[in-house]
Amino acid sequence: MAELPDRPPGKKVGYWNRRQLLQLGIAGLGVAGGTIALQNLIQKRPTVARIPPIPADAPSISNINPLQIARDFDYGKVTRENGRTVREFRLEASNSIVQLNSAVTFNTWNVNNRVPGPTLRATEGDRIRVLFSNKGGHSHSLHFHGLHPTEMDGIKPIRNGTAFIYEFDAIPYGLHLYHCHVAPVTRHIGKGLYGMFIIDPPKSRPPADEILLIMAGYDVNDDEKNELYAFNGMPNYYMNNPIPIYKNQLVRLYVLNMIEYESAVTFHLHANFFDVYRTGMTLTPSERTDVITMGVAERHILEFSYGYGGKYMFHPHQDAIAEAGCMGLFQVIA
Ligand SMILES: [Cu+2]
Repeated sequence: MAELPDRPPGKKVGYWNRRQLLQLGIAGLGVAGGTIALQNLIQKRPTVARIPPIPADAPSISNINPLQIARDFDYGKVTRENGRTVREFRLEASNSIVQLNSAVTFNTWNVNNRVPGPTLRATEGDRIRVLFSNKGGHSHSLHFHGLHPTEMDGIKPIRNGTAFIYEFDAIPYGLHLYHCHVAPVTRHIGKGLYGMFIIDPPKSRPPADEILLIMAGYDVNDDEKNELYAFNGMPNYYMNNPIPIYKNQLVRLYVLNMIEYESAVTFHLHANFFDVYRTGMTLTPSERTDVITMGVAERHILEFSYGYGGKYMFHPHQDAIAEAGCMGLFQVIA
């Protein structure tokens, strides 16, 4: 077993950091006063997140339901081996035709018959075992971001009709991803062979309404440019079917940029600011902003809550990309 890496420098923190205390106006209190105030705060701290149900009329389109995908985390089949947790995932490369809008259908290459593939989730130090079977009609592979030996790096093509077992330790904690690494990788990712891979820190993050958003593009006419874009697989879905969240509820967004053919895009949230946990590899935020730039495969955890009800947009601030399908709404329930 590989040894767990050291934590990022300077990130050994308790639940409240100095900045949060300053915001709460208690950092300057005497030790006794500060302790009492902290105890009061800790007692009032919510222990569970309030998460609205998925609207009953949220449609699935070509087997893709982005409202379901947004909060769907696959923890695998859990067993114990030699005193440690093993999480086994069954992933299958396949093809499916997806109706991207009323005029455009697209032949996706995907994992488990959905785009994006399942969001795999583990805790730091678990053993990950991925039973990968390729029924996609082409050679594919699964390349995981994280720490692992070379033979588990997923750059070797797995031929159609064959299988491979990827096995490695879930290290380090953070917001990671997996994708096919067969050349041309841009095409294999652009066709839909990617997903999120979340490794939680050993001591879990505070309760929050956790939502994942993967930005991606579709090159529908093979000109090596994207004509359509989407959050979680389906262009414009969240404009017609906003993601419900509750007012004053901490939301933890897991955001990944998988848009090929563009060097970078931004992610922008309306009428709010979010705390940024870069690559999900810290327990305290590094900045607070309302727009963040992300290169291909870059991903961050963003946290916020809304103080007012209503509908609020999120989208890349490359507005042509937003207007070609990568745009959505949160419905804040007062
Ligand atoms: Cu592939």
